[in-house]
Formats: sequence, structure tokens, C-alpha cells
Amino acid sequence: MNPEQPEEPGKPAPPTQRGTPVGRRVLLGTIGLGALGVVTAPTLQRALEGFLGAAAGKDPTGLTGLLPNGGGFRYYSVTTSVPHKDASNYRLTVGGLVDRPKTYSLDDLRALPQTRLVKDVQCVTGWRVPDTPFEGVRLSDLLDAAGVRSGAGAVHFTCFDGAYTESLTLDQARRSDVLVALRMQDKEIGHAHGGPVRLYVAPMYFYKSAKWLSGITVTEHVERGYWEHRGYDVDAWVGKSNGRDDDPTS
Ligand SMILES: Nc1nc2c(c(=O)[nH]1)N[C@H]1C(S)=C(S)[C@@H](COP(=O)(O)O)O[C@H]1N2
Ligand SMILES: [Mo]
Repeated sequence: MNPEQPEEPGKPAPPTQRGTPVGRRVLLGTIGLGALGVVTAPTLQRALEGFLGAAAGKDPTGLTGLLPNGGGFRYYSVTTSVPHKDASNYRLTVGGLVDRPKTYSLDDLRALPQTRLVKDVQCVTGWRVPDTPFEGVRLSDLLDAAGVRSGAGAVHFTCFDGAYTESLTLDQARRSDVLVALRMQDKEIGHAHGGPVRLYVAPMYFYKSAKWLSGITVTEHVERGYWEHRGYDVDAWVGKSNGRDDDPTS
């Protein structure tokens, strides 16, 4: 890993860079910020989990957000709390440089053709979950329906957590393995995994797969996303970007 990277996707930010979540800031103070630059990502992850294992169950502040999300996944959110949405109030807006802006309900998305992909999930911090099914609407179908205008070059994503953002070039967004996902592990996507709708960018590190997706905006140029503002690649191809290679033990 690049020791100059101040943060890792899914990891707490140094307190000078972000005000929340408070619980993680307290934790970082506890283990010592000075250590962050020298330990490897998996080592840090294990250290945090060991600490958090002791704290689990008696911490209302969000520390336990770093614990595994089940089935090998880890739960990540850059915010302390996220509203819950379901078919009654979920909306996805598609806008920006398009001829036909549109707002979709969950039922609207369910009514569109669905694509199922089964690939490995790879977080840039090193953990991996093999053969994970995702299912949903191809992003390219939504872009075609909206009518992307000439001059457009990128797509920006916003989330109803109010904080996380992501981006893709238009070429990347049109790949057939990029989904607006409604299902994960052959179930509806639960809240913790970013349900009811998350982005799924199969060929890239998992930080690209924005949870709690609420907005798709076609733009002229790439507007970098949350982790991309913090030094991570927009082109986050697994094994070929500034994250880690695809060996989770390294
Ligand atoms: N809205 C939102 N999406 C997000 C994140 C986040 O903090 N907020 N974290 C990213 C990172 S770094 C990872 S590894 C995955 C984690 O997904 P999971 O919680 O389903 O395991 O979500 C990605 N999408
Ligand atoms: Mo991540």
C-alpha cells in the first residue's frame, strides 16, 4: 500500500478531516493516530476488530460499524446513521445532461429487465467475498432511457445517507457489469448493505459500489467521489489501481 494515503475506504478519517462519526474518532484517539501510517491495512483491521470485539454490544456510538457485516462482509458507512427506505418512500432520480430526466420508485426499477452477476467482491483494504450474486437493472439501460446528451463524459452518484458520493466515466458506466442493484446474495438488499438499492460496479474495488443510492447525474467531466477526494482512483479496477492488489493476504 501507499503509506502516503491518509485513509482507506471504509476506514475512519483522521479527526482533522472529518467531524463524524464521533465514536470512531474517539477510538482512533485511543489507539493512537501515529500508528496509522505504519501498520498495514489488514493489521489495522484486525487491531480494530479486536478492540471492537470487546466493545461490541455496549456501544451506541457506531464503533460496532466496523465489525463484519456477515458472510465475510464488513459494514461500512461514512455516516453514523442512515435513514431506512423501502418501496413506500424510496426514489432514484436520473438527471443532469439527459433529455428525459426521470424519478424511479422501487417498483419501477423492479419492473425493468434484471441482470444477475456472480463475481468476487473485493474491498480495497484487502478483504474479499468470493462468488457473490448481485442482481438489478443495468445502469446503461437507465442511461439509454434518459437519453444522454452529447458532450456528457461522466456519471456522478449520490446517496441518501447524505454524504457518500461516487463517480464513473460514461464508458465505465455503460459497461454491462455495472448494475443498479436491487438484490445481493439472492435476497433483497438489506439496509446494512445499502438497500433497497445500491450501485454495483463489478470490476472495481467495492468502494465504487455506492450504498443507499438515490441520485444518478450525468455530467460533462468526472466529479470525484467521497474516497476519490481522499486520494483513491476513479478508475478503481481490481488489481490495477492505487488500492491494493487482489491478494487479500498481502
Ligand atoms: N453510501 C456508502 N456507500 C459505500 C460506503 C459508505 O461508507 N457509504 N463504503 C464503501 C466501501 S469502502 C465498501 S468496502 C462497501 C462496503 O459494503 P458493505 O457494507 O455492504 O460490506 O461499500 C462501499 N459503499
Ligand atoms: Mo471498502
